[in-house]
Amino acid sequence: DYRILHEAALRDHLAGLPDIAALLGGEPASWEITEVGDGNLNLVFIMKGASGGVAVKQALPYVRLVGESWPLPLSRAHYEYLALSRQAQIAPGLVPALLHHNEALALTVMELLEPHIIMRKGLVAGTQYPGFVGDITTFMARTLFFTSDLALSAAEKKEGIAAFAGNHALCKITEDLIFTDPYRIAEQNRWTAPYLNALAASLRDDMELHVAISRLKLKFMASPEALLHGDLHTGSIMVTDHQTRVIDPEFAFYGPMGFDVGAVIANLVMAYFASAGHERATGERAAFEAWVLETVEKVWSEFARKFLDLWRAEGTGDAYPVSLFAGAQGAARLEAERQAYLHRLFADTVGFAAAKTIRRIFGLAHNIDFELIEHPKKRAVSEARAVRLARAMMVETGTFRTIADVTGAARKLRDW
Ligand code: SR1
Ligand code: MG
Repeated sequence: DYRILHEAALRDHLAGLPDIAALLGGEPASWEITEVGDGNLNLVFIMKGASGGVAVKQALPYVRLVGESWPLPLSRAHYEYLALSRQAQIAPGLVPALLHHNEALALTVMELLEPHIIMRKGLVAGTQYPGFVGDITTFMARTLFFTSDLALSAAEKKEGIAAFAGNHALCKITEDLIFTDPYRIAEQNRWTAPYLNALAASLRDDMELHVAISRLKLKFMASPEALLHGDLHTGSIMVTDHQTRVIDPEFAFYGPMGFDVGAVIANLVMAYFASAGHERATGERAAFEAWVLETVEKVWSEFARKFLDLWRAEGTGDAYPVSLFAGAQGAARLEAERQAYLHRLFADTVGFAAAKTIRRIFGLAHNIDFELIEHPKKRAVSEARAVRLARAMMVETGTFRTIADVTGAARKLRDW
């Protein structure tokens, strides 16, 4: 029964849902509908009535960015709904409230987030978000920890993996667009030509980079550590000064934790390098860039602290059975092991952050951080700095031992 619900049909559909009609208030004919989707895949509407508003998301049977020539399963709406439901339980208050889901129409009605804006837009405007670090690190620590073997029984964990296993078409987009295409000739690749032509060619010849990205791809495909958001860039986060909501988990699946953490860090680092290309008063620019790098550091350190605290307090999953770590000696050994786990997770985060950066500069889907730098030469300068850092992070991952090594290297490249 799937059909695309344009304005009138959507109004009729919502009018037939008593709770939502009551929330909107007034006559359905008076409801204001605006299509606001600026993502790559779906339709998104805001519907406002006399007493309230809702956001409505409907999956299209194809990739919106490309068109009907690229079909994409509607089932992604199901996985998004499932992920949002799970995230709402584990990280309450950090995702939009779900109001209605229609599986056949691949349509979900959610709480309207107002006055929140897409974080990426705020970053392009040079806005700082004081509540962001606290919220995003709670979201990541809780969603990753509580869906992992550190918190779950083996049976619960495997049921979780099975519930999301069908979302492979969305994983395939990531496998191709992030881990493969930017490193080869691919029809959909694009970059800021002619300035980045040589850099694009050098990526295609860089065998060490090809090994590094292939290791990351394998990790992405074959490490079901936890339920990931799967596309946790700053376009999937809505913010006010003091509130954060994570949206759009349609790429959700069980994968390596560093993929989500790396996505947040990469998108902040790109905002940092893009800042040089945007109009800002000098003092404001310096303050914004300092805040971004401080945020990168805190995202990792606060995430790691919260994740470890959860493990210490609630590590009752089937991995690391408590009975094997009895007494003071066992407790000390387990604590050392937790530190080692976080050390490995940090290395994954650094590698995935690099992959997330390179795809936005040479692949199909770019971001407005760079795209809105009008002058191509200026844009290319910011992009080249980000690529230089990303290449080092991917190929020489082990030399980045702490998050300060990442921000320190970014600072050095700021005026390169
Ligand atoms: C064809 S989809 C391109 C990108 O949009 C989404 O936001 C994901 O990042 C995906 O890779
Ligand atoms: Mg999205």
